[in-house]
Amino acid sequence: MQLPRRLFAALTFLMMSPLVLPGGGTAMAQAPKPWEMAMQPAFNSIKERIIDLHNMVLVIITVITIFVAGLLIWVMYRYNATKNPVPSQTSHNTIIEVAWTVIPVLILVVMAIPSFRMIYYQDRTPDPDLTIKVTAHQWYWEYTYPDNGDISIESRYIRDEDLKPGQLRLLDVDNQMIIPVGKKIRILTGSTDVIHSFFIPSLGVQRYAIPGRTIETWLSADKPGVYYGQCNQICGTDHSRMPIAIKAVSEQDYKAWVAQAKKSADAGPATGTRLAETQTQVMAAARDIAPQGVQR
Ligand SMILES: [Cu+2]
Repeated sequence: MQLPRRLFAALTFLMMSPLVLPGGGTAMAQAPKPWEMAMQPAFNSIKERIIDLHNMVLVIITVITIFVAGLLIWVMYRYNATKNPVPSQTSHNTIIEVAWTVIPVLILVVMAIPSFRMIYYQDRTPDPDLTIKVTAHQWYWEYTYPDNGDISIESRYIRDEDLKPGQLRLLDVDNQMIIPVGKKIRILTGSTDVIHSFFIPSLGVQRYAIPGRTIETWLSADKPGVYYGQCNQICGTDHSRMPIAIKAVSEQDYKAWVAQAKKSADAGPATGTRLAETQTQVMAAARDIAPQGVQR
């Protein structure tokens, strides 16, 4: 009785998910989806390479697992106490010992070559179109654009009660990181307190954000849309409340956004969105303290 009911619930959920998630609408959004079995689809060359590497390693480990399991089953069947009452006294076999050392080494080399290639591919981009500094804080992200007059935006999660229809819980943010579509973006991560991690699955990016260090990587988005990620390094109480939302827009829209952001930055730090953010923070802090009666 349980199984058909569960299956039915799963199917209903799958059918409804395009209505709940923005991925089914006009705006493209890359977020985790219910019952997703594989990795999120790729939206740049980094993620395509990650998926290829994953598929290659998956084939190798599957073959090894089947081979070892087959050997175990055969030994249990052929050499059990009933079938083989007098066990062999053999303790060394040079050929087998050399083989079971050399073959794993070769397998590791076959896996290491594309892995190292992948690491170096992600490590640097020789000719970035834009640099964005990503600073992690407990518990929000700050994005600085040194190529665009050092504009700086703070990005926070949206509380359940403030979610608008279509917004994703613990994934949507007040201020998204805006990037031009198709461009190479150099990312420099850092942190002001503890170790965080900047992780956007569909763009194949994961970099620690470590206090006192700057770590480089790069990303690009092949299509306009919103790409969701999260801090995936346990960083304290609100670790689950520091999502990442990157919006890839056309070159013109990007320029318009930069002009707008510069204008609001010129208006002073205590006005406009910044004032609203400060108020939200104060209210959020008050709400957090109230139920427990304990100050964090
Ligand atoms: Cu974090």
